[in-house]
Amino acid sequence: MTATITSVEALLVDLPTIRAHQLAMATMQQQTLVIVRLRCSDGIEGIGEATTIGGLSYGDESPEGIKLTIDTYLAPALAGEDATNIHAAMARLNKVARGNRFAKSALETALLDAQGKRLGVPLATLLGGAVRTTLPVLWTLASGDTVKDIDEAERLLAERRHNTFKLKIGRRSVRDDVAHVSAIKRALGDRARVTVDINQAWNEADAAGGIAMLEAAGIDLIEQPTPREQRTALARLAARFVVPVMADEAVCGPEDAMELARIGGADVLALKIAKSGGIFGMLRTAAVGDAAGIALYGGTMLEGSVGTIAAAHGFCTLQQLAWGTELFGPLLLKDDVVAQRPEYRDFSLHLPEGPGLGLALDEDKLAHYRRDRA
Ligand code: MUC
Ligand code: MG
Repeated sequence: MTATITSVEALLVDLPTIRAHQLAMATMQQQTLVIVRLRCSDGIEGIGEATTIGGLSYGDESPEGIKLTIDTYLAPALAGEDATNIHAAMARLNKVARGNRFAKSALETALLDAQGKRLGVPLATLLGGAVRTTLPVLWTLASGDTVKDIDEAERLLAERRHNTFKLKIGRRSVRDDVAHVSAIKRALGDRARVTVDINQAWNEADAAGGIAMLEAAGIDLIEQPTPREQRTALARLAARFVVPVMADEAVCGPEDAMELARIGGADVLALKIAKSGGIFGMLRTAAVGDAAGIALYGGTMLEGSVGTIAAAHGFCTLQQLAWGTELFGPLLLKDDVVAQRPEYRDFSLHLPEGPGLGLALDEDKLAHYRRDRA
């Protein structure tokens, strides 16, 4: 079976969110997706997505920069290449561009989607097969208001949509954040797990004091309390407390996972396809964590349906995924650019069954939300 890559298009898509989403480094009022369309000589099109949070405030690739990188460097490098050999295509991209993992992840997804459609199999099957077809999904409470957050959690528990809630903190003083988190945990009690993500906002001393109070309040997991470069601080915190400490920004690829494993830097690794440069990079990262006995968690960059379902296919192939996932991105968006949005029920995301990602773009919605619409 032969097919070459004929064109690659990267589109900026601005979508409204259901409410403001407050994180330590940014407040999101909308979300921008970079949607990739990769067309092949056999008429098959693969789609992919690269999405980040708050422009450049979360990572070092912005939506506009991702589009520029794809248009100027990565798309020309793929033109005329074999569309059926994903490893060879990715090796070519790694030769023409260092880093730029988010952009590469979107292209790898599009290649895998196209190949799945070509062979008539779901993306997870291409990866060796799914060991589960549903993934537990938590919800992030980040309205910025304690009472609103409790109401939101109660509603989602009653709907059986989520029973684990992650709170984004690190914006206010440690004392105020702990009061906010403790009030939510008290209101929900044993009916829900509560985790926190500090997004690197604390120094080690703040973290030591903050985590002690959060542990006493019954919080289940502490995500990336300190700056990503300060791995030994993370290791000291992981050793000091019983409540597990999770690395997110500190772990991108397998090399990071190896170093964290070596120094005891994390009890849990947050895996994300974007920061690992694609699904295969995420799987390599997971393999290192698994070999080191570190628990795994399926993270998100708050992607829309395309990026979320791409990650879901990857996470469904992992033997160990002890902390479930946070693949709720599509639920934070008022609207999306796919014909059928992913299915969430019974506290889980259900993997679509069609070939490739199992998704189709909605051309009218895409035309409506693309930034360069006429
Ligand atoms: C992050 O840092 O984990 C995931 C959920 C959420 O609300 O923000 C993200 C990013
Ligand atoms: Mg995080």
